[in-house]
Amino acid sequence: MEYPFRCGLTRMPTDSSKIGRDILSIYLVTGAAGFIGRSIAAALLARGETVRGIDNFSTGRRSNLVGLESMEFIEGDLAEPAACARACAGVEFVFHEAALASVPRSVADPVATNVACVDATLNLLVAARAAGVRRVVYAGSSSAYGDTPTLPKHEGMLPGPISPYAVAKLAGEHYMGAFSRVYGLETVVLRYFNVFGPYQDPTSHYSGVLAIFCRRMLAGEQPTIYGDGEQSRDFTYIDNVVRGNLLAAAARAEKVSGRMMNLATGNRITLNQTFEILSGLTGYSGKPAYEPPRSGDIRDSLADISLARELLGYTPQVDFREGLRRTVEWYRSGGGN
Ligand code: UD2
Repeated sequence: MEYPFRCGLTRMPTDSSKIGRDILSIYLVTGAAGFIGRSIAAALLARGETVRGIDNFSTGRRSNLVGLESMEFIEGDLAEPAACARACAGVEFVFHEAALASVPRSVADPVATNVACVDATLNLLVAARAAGVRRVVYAGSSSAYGDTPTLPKHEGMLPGPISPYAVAKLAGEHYMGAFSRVYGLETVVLRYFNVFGPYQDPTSHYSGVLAIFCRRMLAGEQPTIYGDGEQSRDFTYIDNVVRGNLLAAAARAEKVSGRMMNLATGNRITLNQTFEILSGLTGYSGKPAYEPPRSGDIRDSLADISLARELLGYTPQVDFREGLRRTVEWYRSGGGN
C-alpha cells in the first residue's frame, strides 16, 4: 500500500506557541494492539510519522505489536481519565479505534460494552481537548443504521440501533459531533462497514465472521452460519479503511470537521456466497452448519460511499475478493495464531 501524503509534519506553524508541536506531530492510535488500530499505526510508521499507541489488551493482542517497535506504546485503559491524559499529551491527531466490538458480546454484557465504548470515548475527548489535540478521527459502526430495509445506507438516514453495541458506538459519534460544536475540537466520524483482513483475531467466539471462517475452514473445521446465510454485508478490506483514516486526518477542517461518513466498498455479498468463495480459497470441501440467527443481528448492510468520495476523495482500492484472498493467505501462513 502506498501513502503518498503526509499531514502534520510538513505543515508550517501558525503561531509561535505551537511551534514545537507542529514540528513534532504525534499521532495517537487507541486500540493499537487491535486489528484496525495496529493497521493504522503500521501505515503511519511506514510514512515516517511519530506514533503513540495505547491498548488495555482486553481484546487487542500483544502479538499484533510485532513490527510496531518504533511506536511508543502505553498499556492503559481509556476508561481511566489519567490514562487518557497520558496518551493525549503532545498529540496532534488521534485515531480512536479502541472499543469492545461485537454485537453478541454487547448482548451478553451491555455494561462492559458501554464502559469501553462510551465512557472511554468521553474520557478520551475530554483529555484530547485539555491537551490541545487538533483532530480526533473516530471509528463508527454501520450498526448505527439498524435493521431498516432501505439500501444502500446513506448518512442522511435516521439511526436505529438495535443492539447495545450499536447504541454505544452511536453515542461515541454524537460525542464527537458535540465536542466539535461546543469546544471546537475537530472530529471526523467514519462509519466502518464490517472490516476484515490480516491481524483480525480469529480465535474468539466474538470475532468477525470472516476471521472465524478463514481459521476454521483452513483447519478443515465446519463453520457455523447463524440464520439462513442470506444476510448480506458490505465487507470492507482493511487497507481501504486505513486509507480512509489517513485521508480523514489530512482533509481540510472546513470540509470534514464535525462530519460523519460511511467507509466501505459500496458492494454487498451474502454469507452463503462468501462461504462458497472461501471454500475455493481454503480448499474446504464440507458444508456449513446452520443455527438460529443471533439476537441483535442485522439482515442486510450496504453503504452509499458517495459522501466519503466527495469529502475525502476516498475510493476503495482493494475489492472484496482480492481482500479475501490476501486474508486467507495471511491466516494460511500462520497469522492470527
Ligand atoms: C457489526 C457491524 C460492523 C462492526 C462489527 C463489530 C453491522 C451490519 N455491522 O458487524 O460494522 O461494527 O459489528 O463487531 O451491524 N456470523 C455467522 N457465523 C459466525 C459469526 C458470525 O454466521 O461464526 C454471522 C452473524 O450472525 C452476522 C454476520 O455473520 O449475521 C456478521 O457477523 P459479525 O459478527 O462478523 O459482524 P456484524 O455484522 O455483527
